[in-house]
Amino acid sequence: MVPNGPQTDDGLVQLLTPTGQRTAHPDYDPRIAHLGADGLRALYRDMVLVRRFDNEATSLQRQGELALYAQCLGQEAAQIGSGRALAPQDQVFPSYREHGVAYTRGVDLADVLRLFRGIDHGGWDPTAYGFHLYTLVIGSHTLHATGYAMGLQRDGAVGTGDPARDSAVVTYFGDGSTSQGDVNEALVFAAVNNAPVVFFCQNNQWAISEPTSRQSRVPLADRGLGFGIPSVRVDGNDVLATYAVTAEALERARSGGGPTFIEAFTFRMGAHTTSDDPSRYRSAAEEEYWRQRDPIDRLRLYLEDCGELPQDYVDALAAEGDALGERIRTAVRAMGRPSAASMFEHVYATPHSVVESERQWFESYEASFLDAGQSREGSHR
Ligand SMILES: Cc1ncc(C[n+]2csc(CCOP(=O)(O)OP(=O)(O)O)c2C)c(N)n1
Ligand SMILES: [Mg+2]
Repeated sequence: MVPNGPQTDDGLVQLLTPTGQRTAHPDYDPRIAHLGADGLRALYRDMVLVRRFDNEATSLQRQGELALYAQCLGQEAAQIGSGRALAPQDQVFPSYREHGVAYTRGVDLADVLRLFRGIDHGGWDPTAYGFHLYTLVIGSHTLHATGYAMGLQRDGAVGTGDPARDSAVVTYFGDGSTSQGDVNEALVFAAVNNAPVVFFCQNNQWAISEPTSRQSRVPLADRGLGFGIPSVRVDGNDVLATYAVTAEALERARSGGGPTFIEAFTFRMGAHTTSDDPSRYRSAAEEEYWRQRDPIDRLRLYLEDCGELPQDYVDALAAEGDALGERIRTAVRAMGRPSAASMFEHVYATPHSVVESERQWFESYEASFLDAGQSREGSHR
């Protein structure tokens, strides 16, 4: 193990310990000072509901209702804390595991599963939520995010001093993604253009079966520094800390202060996807170590300690979780199969001659069957 290698927990911003004790931090305490008991319970509720959704989606995949699913289990604090720090006009460019962030943006979680059911290229309207479509090509969306942020500069939506106008972009990616050329190119462009973009790296310790030690010799946040970008390491299982550091980074971006690199040190408690078996490459001891650092447990312990988690709230939240689970199950099972021709829709924002000629060919091919006109659902599977 390299001293101060990528798996060290040195230098993490933390406001809540794993056992739920509040620790003072002169720089970041003011960022969460406005969150009273109601605000803290709301963060707790967000995390509980997102975990319930995550469990439900995993079960739906096992029942054959989804082709694949990528869990966010264990990363709820990183996603809810950062997502709740966003302003409505901010723009998010996610990878494929950011269900918690999707939820904070108001995307219906059932729609998140349209992609995983294999019936949609996306599932929601990105402009309606400021939450762009999931990207499976590792790291490519960090370039889109940086380009979008440079567009905001040109639109005069940065550094005006108007809190309703000034905007930022945040892009989410993993530890493994930091080794991709695209991510490094995005960091170069963001740095030299002072782009209003927050690079939110969820270091969940694994890139499928590759540990972070196979990506870097140093903490991942040091990569940001190498590009001249202010960088911070945060305890990614501490929802208060992730909220605080993201709020700071977004303020810097919106006010014209340029990009920030955030490394949220967390753990993927589940498998990479439902196609993966993590017991093949990681130990039960490692999983247990992180179970002791569960992001939901620590906020629960803190709220209980403060006498701010009454039983009727807990009961109502459990009922809300059950209702959410049932709604997700029902919605997913009712999702119909799209027509095969819908694959030509939304390829480009405006008509495109190549796509149009392919669509015409496909329609004439379809029409060439003797039973043309009848539904042949299933024949193209
Ligand atoms: C360009 C590219 N290369 C390889 C893959 C295959 N792949 C899918 S997920 C993944 C690991 C990503 O790890 P990380 O960035 O840490 O994100 P995590 O899944 O842990 O959230 C890889 C290599 C891909 N999707 N895209
Ligand atoms: Mg990872």
